[in-house]
Amino acid sequence: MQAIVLAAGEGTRMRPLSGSVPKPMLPVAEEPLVAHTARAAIEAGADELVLVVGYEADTVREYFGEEYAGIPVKYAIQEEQRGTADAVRAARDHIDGSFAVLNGDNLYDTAAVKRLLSNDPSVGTYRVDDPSNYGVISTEGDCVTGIVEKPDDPPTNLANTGAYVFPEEACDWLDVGESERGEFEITDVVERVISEYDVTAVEVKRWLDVGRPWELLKANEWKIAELERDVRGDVSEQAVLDGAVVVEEGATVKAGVTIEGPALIRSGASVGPNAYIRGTTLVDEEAKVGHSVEIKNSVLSPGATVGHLSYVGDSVLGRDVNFGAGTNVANLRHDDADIKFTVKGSRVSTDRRKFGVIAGDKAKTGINTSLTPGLKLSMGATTLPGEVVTRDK
Ligand code: TTP
Repeated sequence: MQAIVLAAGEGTRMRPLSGSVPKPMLPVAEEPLVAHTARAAIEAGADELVLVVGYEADTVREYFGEEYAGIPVKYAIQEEQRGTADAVRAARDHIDGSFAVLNGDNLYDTAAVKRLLSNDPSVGTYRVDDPSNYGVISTEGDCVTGIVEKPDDPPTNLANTGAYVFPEEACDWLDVGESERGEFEITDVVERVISEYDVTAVEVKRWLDVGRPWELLKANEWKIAELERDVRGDVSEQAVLDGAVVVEEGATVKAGVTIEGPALIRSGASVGPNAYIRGTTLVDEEAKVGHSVEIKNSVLSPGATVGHLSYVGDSVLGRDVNFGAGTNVANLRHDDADIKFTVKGSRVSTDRRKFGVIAGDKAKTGINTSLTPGLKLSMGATTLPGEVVTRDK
């Protein structure tokens, strides 16, 4: 079966991290986000991948090429993001037979995708405490009976996960009308399929919609924790690697370093001497962690550098970010309240007690900068030596 993976979006809520890298290509453990979705589909039995691309399409194409994990890859271009039904419509000419559709910015457990593909047609659901912010699926037994967007009075607590298997006939039903928010929504296609077919509700046991920066952190927490210990790089005899630590070939871990797994140190990265890495941490390609630096539960994108005597916790550093010596990230409030972050101009809760900073590509801090929890440094932002930063820059 073909898997159509929707990856045309920029990810405006993911700014500043999506400033130069489209959201589907942001790092999650050893691969970009969308590659995990693609792999779940392939491991579940998909035999062809159709990637719907648009924003920064070339970055996605370059990564996947014409073949990925042993199956052919095709591309459909969606020039303008006009909705999920419109995205599938862009892929229509490639479709041959029943087809799966997955959101390219969602992580799914592979077993669920397997069940989805073997129950044609089907919709993936995920049990949530408060479904009012999701598309909500109604069921009778295993059969889907309805789908409603963000209802005030949700009929069930089954959220729509954006994972479907449709019959080929659904290709004729993709020309849906425009919704109230001005998009062509796949939920309208789902409604039509429900009315014509018995559609199985498949419960997804683990699911993550990666829309905002702390969800990228969560995605890394999920995928890094699945790695098994594998040490191939140049590791000093005086370093301690504890648990599921992966050090790729071409990475360097110097004397006096302690790494508590799960952690992933990628090729070309350098850690230490005397650094401490813990939590679920990704030190991506060519990133540098200096002398006596502590990194906890964070993502350092390719080329990011954290200078000596610094602390970085629960944070994401974009590409080529440079934290000057003595930069300290605070990741916990005195009142223990959940930390807020500004998404598209509104303050929203991250639902995390521990959350540090999100630094856009090439942001630089002066020495001894202090950063308060939930801060955003935009791409290329700078701070002065000794600056105490309490507002987004
Ligand atoms: P969204 O999360 O709604 O959009 P986005 O990824 O661009 O993020 P933001 O809202 O922060 O700007 O999209 C869900 C998935 O569907 C995601 O994988 C992108 C994809 N998509 C398309 O491919 N084309 C579209 O027109 C839309 C609306 C989404």
